[in-house]
Order: sequence, then structure tokens, then C-alpha cells
Amino acid sequence: MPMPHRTFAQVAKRRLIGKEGRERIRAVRELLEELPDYRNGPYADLRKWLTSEIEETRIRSSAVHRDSIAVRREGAAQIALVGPPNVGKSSILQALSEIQIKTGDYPFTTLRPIPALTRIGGVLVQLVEIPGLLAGASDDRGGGRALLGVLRSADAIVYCARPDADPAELRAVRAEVELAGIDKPAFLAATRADEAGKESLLRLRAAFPDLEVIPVSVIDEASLDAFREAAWRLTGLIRVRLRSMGETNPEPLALEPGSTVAGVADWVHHHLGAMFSGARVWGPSARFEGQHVGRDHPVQDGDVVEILR
Ligand SMILES: Nc1nc2c(ncn2[C@@H]2O[C@H](COP(=O)(O)OP(=O)(O)OP(=O)(O)O)[C@@H](O)[C@H]2O)c(=O)[nH]1
Ligand SMILES: [Mg+2]
Repeated sequence: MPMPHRTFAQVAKRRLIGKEGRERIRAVRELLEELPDYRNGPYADLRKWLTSEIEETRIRSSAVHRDSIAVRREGAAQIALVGPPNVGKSSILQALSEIQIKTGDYPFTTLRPIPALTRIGGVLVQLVEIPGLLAGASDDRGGGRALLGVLRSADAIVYCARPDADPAELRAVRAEVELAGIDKPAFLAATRADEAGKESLLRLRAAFPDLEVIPVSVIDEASLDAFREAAWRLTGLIRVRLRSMGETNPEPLALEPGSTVAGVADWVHHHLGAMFSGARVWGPSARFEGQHVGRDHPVQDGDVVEILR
């Protein structure tokens, strides 16, 4: 029996992550060979998608990238890191992902948006460093309009500021974001926290009372974990792990907020979504471990779900 098409789509996306050019085209071809050869239905749609991927990859590779700042979305959500220069945005990206990226003790080390994938509780999330937004960015100063365009397509924003710095720096950045009419879920990372005293942290909180403040230092693992979890909360997504025959799959699904058990079943297999009889649930949404629930039971972040046929 072939793999359920949703699983295939998930496997396919995972295998294409981080691949570009010839390498991506080769991976797409391999996937096409593994795909069941149906003429209609979800597998045919997958075939169409993969075929168009080849063409799009070709177009992307032949384009001159020098002036392009577009960022291709990858992962379950895209979160932009925004703040004044030299606050440690690139360093956070580096600490949370596998990428090698230029950091430096001077402003404007980063000149174009840089994406990096990080894993949060088993789900890949894309972080994008937006380089220095200058005052006047919304009038296109310093190529600001294109940078704001990247920000506009993100799902959420992490503002970054050093507690010791003048809050006016971040205020100027936020003013540009606001002028551009961009309003997203956000928190404030108090960066380079190991260099900052308690008082300056209090001052930062007082300067931005509308933002949750998370102190972050790249040399403090616990603070990086707190950053990850706060970033996850910004996405609003729900992580659910599937259990079948007594085994829990360690890789969670990322579902939209408000999802129900029926949504989980549908994700597993479209036909299953229509015919399953109920589910058992362990975790935050269960009144007790292994509770039997109906199809309309809302799931919560951290649940384990076993679909009963
Ligand atoms: N002590 C300490 N230094 C840090 C930390 N994070 C970054 N730095 C230092 O701060 C400087 C700036 O870091 P970057 O990561 O390049 O900052 P950025 O915000 O990406 O800067 P631009 O791209 O130039 O705007 C570097 O010298 C880093 O080594 C931290 O958590 N603690
Ligand atoms: Mg940088």
C-alpha cells in the first residue's frame, strides 16, 4: 500500500528543505519516481506540484541573486528578528541553527535578510534576520521598503535590543514597522543579556511595557530554550504527536490553532478523517491520561493522540 499522500507530502517537503539548484532538482526527480502513478486525486496533485518545483527551481537558479532579497519560506512558520544593528541578531540565528553566518562587533555586518531553520520541540521553524532598518525605511531609505516587505510576509516578529542601549534605537525601528502598517504577534529579546545588569533589564521592560521581554544570551543554553519556546508561542501553532499501536511518533505535527481530533485524523489520511470513530488523548487537553474523546475534541499544544478506527 502506498504511503498516505499527506505523509508523502511531508516527507517530500522535508527532503527538499535547504536544497537549491541541481541538488533540489535531483531530489524532486527521485520523489517523482517514488510517487504512485495515479491520474487523479491527491497523488496527481502532488505530481503537479513536484513538476512545477523543477521549473521554479530552474527559474530561481538562473535569476541573478545579487539584488534580490526575497526569502523562501520553509518550515511550519516564519519569524523575523528585527532590531538595531549590532545587538546580536546573527549570533542568535547561529546559536539556534546549523548555519555559519557572519557576526561582528560592528554595525551592519548583515546586509540582506538571512534565513535559518531551527527546531522547536521537533518542528522546524524559520527565523529570518532582518538587517538594520533605518529611520526612514518606510520611505525606502537604505532599501527599507524591500526589507519591510520581507517582514510583512513573516508570521511573527522578535524585536531585539540590548538592555544597556538607548531604548530610542529600538523605538525608531518599531516606528518604521508601524508606519509600514505591519502589526504581528511579537516579543522583545533582551540580547547579550550576560553583559547587562539587572537594572538595565528593568529599564528595558519599563520602556516597552507592551512587549513580553525574554533575556537571551548566546552563552546561556537555558535562555536560548526560553527564546525558542517564546518564539513557538508567537506562531500560535499546536504540536501534536501521533500514537499508534502503543508507540508515539517523536516527530510532532504542527496544526493551526483551534484544531480538533477530526483535524488530526484528516491530516493522517483524508479518508480516515471522514470515518474514524474517536480517539484517545494524553497530555494537556486530556482530563486524564488516555481519555476517550469524540471527533470535535479540541487538541492542545503537547497532546498525544491515538486515532481509533
Ligand atoms: N557577550 C555577548 N556577546 C554577544 C552576544 N550575542 C552577540 N554578541 C556579540 O555582539 C556582536 C554583534 O553580534 P551580531 O550577531 O553580529 O549582531 P547583529 O545584530 O547581527 O549585527 P548586524 O548584523 O551588524 O546588525 C558580536 O561581536 C557578537 O560576538 C551575547 O549573547 N553575549
Ligand atoms: Mg547580523
